[in-house]
Amino acid sequence: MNALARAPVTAYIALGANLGDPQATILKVLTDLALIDGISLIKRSGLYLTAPLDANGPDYVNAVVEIQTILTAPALLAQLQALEQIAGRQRPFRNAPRTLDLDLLTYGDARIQSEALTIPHPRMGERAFVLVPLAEIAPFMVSADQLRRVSDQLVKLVAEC
Ligand code: PH2
Ligand code: MG
Ligand code: MG
Repeated sequence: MNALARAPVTAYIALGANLGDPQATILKVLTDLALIDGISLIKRSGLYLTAPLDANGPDYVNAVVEIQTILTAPALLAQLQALEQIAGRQRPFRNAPRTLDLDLLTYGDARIQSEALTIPHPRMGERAFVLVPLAEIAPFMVSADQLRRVSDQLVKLVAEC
């Protein structure tokens, strides 16, 4: 399968971690992402401490990045999953605490529904831990109404970008 898209595409990725040293993991993966062939890091949000949503365990550190990429969406997903593996990600059950979660939120204006990938991410609009950092770096992607609907979810900026 061809791993290269024709022209650079802007994509947004949500980062999350709540096991190990989440802040160190997120900072390291920001560096690692930028080193991948075919990915340029354009913007990164600050780091947010967030209460687990529909999940148990320690608080999360969450962030969102904007990239430009010439990789296709499946090739980009494969790179994100490889970074999760390197960070020691295990999947004992749904929404289990994790050392690293990298979710592709959007890929250009593509709509993708495959077994491996649903783009845009189906739950991004319900999650303050995605919408607040996304609004920080790409305010046009998030409406005031969306932010109002998730305003009861606790998110706290802990490190500016
Ligand atoms: N990820 C989940 C489920 N719940 N809660 C927070 N605060 N942050 C996350 O990244 C998160 C979550 C599933 O991926
Ligand atoms: Mg996730
Ligand atoms: Mg995920």
